[in-house]
Amino acid sequence: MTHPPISRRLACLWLGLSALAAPVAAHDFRAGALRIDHPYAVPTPPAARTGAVYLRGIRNTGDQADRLVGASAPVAGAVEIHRSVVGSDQVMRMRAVEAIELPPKSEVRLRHGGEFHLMLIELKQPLREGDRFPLTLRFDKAGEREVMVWVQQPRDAAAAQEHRHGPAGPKSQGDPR
Ligand SMILES: [Cu+2]
Repeated sequence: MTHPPISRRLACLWLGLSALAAPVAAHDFRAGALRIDHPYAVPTPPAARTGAVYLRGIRNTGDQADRLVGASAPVAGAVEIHRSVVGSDQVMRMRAVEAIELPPKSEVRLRHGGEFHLMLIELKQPLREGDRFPLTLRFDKAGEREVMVWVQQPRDAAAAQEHRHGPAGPKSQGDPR
């Protein structure tokens, strides 16, 4: 025999799949041609005034472009779409943008450590591991869609911890110092 018995290969496949799926169950939502994959937020310190919401991705399965143009959530006074940009000084800053483009037949990722996230401003309560809260996403074409955000510490927590907005309010965001 030059190859492992089939049972052993199946076991390897199973281990591979369970390693991907086991740590967090996923959830997803549909809005027209859009598939909104796994909205999640990272736990916040007790006194935090801001938080960040991520998504595994938004897939546009349709033939027409759409855009994410806004969001709102009862846990926050406002929700902004933020884009992280590394400046010429190599310092990463985030700034509010008007929309995220969702080209046809493509997927945009909004994971922690990535280019985009949704910023919860004037957070009314800390986000604790295991919490879930509703968030309404507003799309140009697909309209509004409420999704459930799961609060969970990502496995690669170091990347998430790099996402800091400072202890002060919205005015400090994007502040050079
Ligand atoms: Cu932000």
